[in-house]
Amino acid sequence: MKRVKSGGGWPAIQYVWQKACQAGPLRLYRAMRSRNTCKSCALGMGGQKGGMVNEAGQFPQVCIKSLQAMAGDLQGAIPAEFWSRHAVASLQSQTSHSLEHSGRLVQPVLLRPGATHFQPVTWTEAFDRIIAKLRAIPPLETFWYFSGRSSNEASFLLQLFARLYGSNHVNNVSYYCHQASGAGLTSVTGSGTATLTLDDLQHADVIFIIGGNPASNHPRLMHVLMHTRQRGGQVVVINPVIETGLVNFSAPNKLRSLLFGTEVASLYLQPDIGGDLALLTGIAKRIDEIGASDEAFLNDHCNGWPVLRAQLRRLSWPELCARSGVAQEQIHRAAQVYAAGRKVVFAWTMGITHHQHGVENVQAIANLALMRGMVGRPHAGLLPIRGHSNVQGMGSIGVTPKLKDAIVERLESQWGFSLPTAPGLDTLACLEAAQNGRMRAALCLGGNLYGASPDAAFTRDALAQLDLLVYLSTKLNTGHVRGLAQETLILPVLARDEEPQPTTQESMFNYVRLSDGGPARHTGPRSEVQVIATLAAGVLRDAKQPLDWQAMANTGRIREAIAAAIPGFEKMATIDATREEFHLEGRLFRTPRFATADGRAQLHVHDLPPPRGGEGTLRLMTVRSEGQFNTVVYEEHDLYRGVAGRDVILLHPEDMRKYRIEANQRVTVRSLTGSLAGIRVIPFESIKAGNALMYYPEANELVSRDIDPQSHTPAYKNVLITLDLTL
Ligand SMILES: Nc1nc2c(c(=O)[nH]1)N[C@H]1C(S)=C(S)[C@@H](COP(=O)(O)OP(=O)(O)OC[C@H]3O[C@@H](n4cnc5c(=O)[nH]c(N)nc54)[C@H](O)[C@@H]3O)O[C@H]1N2
Ligand SMILES: Nc1nc2c(c(=O)[nH]1)N[C@H]1C(S)=C(S)[C@@H](COP(=O)(O)OP(=O)(O)OC[C@H]3O[C@@H](n4cnc5c(=O)[nH]c(N)nc54)[C@H](O)[C@@H]3O)O[C@H]1N2
Ligand SMILES: [Mo]
Repeated sequence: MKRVKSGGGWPAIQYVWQKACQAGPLRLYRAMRSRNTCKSCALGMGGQKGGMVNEAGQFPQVCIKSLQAMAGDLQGAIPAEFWSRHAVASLQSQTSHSLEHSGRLVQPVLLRPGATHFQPVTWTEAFDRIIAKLRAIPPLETFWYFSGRSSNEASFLLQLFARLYGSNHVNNVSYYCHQASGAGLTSVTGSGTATLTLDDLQHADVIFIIGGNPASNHPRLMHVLMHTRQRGGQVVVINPVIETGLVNFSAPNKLRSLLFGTEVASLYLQPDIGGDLALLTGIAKRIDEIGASDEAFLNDHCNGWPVLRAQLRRLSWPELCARSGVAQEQIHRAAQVYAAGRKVVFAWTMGITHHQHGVENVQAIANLALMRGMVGRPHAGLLPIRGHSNVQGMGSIGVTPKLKDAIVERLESQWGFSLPTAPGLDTLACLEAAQNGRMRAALCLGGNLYGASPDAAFTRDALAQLDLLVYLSTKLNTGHVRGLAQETLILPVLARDEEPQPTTQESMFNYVRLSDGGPARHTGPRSEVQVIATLAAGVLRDAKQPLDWQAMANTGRIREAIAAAIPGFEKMATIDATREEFHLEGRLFRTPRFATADGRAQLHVHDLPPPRGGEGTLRLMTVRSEGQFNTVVYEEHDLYRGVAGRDVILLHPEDMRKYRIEANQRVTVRSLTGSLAGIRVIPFESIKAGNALMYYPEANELVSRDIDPQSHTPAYKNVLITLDLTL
């Protein structure tokens, strides 16, 4: 497949047209303009400012990913006969693409033990089965997984239900995503989220984009990057892959850019996979060498500078270059660009967090930013580029195994609840407990736990040990048919723009937005809060801690509870009346006064991770293609990398020569965890030699359960593999 030379541009325009034709142009436009938060990434669009409007009030903000998500929800219903026509075994061999395009889930369906087919059941039967099961088993043998797509209200209600029932095994997808950012940032500033707003980002003069592919995954960020360049600013990219859209992007709404493209990166550094810690430390060393550090800031507002400085001076250039895979001259250039910047933002994504040293990576980014006083002032700061549209909100309102002390205190003192004290487990630990027979039931609020988890064979086995697995979902995915328990139930729910009541979401800029909801598109699916409230009322019907669960199905009531229980969310109490969206207090640092005990930021010193791999091995990253949203694959080809099909591995031609592999040859890819046979080798000049690329979620057969000890995040981006050519 031919590779495009630029991101965006005509193919994007063509794609918009195609989606518009599929869903009906007017219908799609109306849906996109409704006052609901965008369902795609966490960059933040929609809400009370209106659809296709960003947080800074700018319109029109068109993103083909949001159209993709919307067109998926505008699909027709899965017909009742679908379930008798397709045995589970045949659904298991369907692709993610064909499951997604089966249509909207509109009836609860049940797969009984030993059955060959899912069977539609009534809502009453579905509720009765779940309630009876949950009442019969010990609460500590249940876990509750939340994808980052649902509202603050549904998430708050479900975590409260789980805890009053007796389980702290409550976790959101962040353990597979940005947990390292939360943990890393908290250890530096005392707050686990971005330190700046969209407006700050739009005024930066240097932006670092580390370990992310925003052209595919956060397309609206591309406009900010292009404007930065047009204003004379600089964009520094750190990525083992030269991503097309980060080199050149065509803004479809600017004629000149559409015709000729706009240069994005002013400097592109290509480390080895996992080489960031050494690279970032190298840039910091150079900043010190050229005397570009802000000594007054470091002394007045940070702890740990003398120790860090000593470490930077001790580390040798040959070691830093060898460990990072980047030449000294390139590291010097990056430091030069940074030293010349006045308003510098450091942004990062999964290339930084999906490592066994993910938290250390984030701390090293923060060290670098603090060295020149770039945190605690306007138009500069630290920006984890989040994934799901409400993944950050879920963390804020308590979807974590351990609730913050202040939240526990408020829930116990104001409502008289007594919350469980047995520690909750993270996502992977819940699956491991399931495999060991220590979990009996699980409930997933959205997402695809099977597809998202590392070590797919293990995950299948772990889920199969459960007596009951319940999914609340909008559309069918691979997890529903491959991640099966003894008994599996899928409950169809409404998307946020079909909710009968308003809901809220939080963007990656700590901005809480209000979605109006809208008319239901199908009869059958129910609102998430209604389903949760019904389950809670049934399971806890004779609990000692009475709560009128049916009344809690009112999202306004839930918002009042959130306002009272979660510090920083006080304005939620009046948002229904004021319709005023707001930035959360205590997160944005405009002065160098941080949320730590002594108000100072903490610098961290790290040992460089030992080099991974050796002769005959390659480091493998598992990433998204241009045409997918996580485990949902919309297109089988990857436009920006010029790849057709997903059963592929991308290798540098140098490695192909070394291992004597021809283009398009089929090989078996092996790791210590698993193997995938019949994988086609694609020559890919843009990846740094010694590193390889495959697509997630298919590659999860190979990803080990090795985690970052600090954030418990799997190393999805650094899997050691060998290639077997014998087939
Ligand atoms: N269209 C679309 N949008 C999405 C998503 C989607 O699937 N599709 N997913 C959403 C979610 S939940 C998330 S978390 C984000 C994900 O957004 P990204 O993090 O951009 O997604 P990935 O494809 O995982 O890609 C990571 C990038 O990291 C680079 N990388 C890999 N290993 C390393 C490394 O060791 N160091 C460095 N510096 N870079 C490395 C890869 O080359 C790739 O460019 O996007 C969100 N938005
Ligand atoms: N190897 C590898 N593995 C990875 C990653 C990687 O880069 N490499 N990335 C990781 C990351 S960053 C993430 S975030 C996870 C993603 O993990 P998940 O969030 O678990 O997976 P998704 O594919 O986003 O979930 C898609 C499903 O969500 C449901 N859904 C959509 N909208 C709604 C809604 O409004 N309500 C409800 N109830 N359901 C809805 C639909 O049924 C859809 O099929 O995967 C992780 N796994
Ligand atoms: Mo994510």
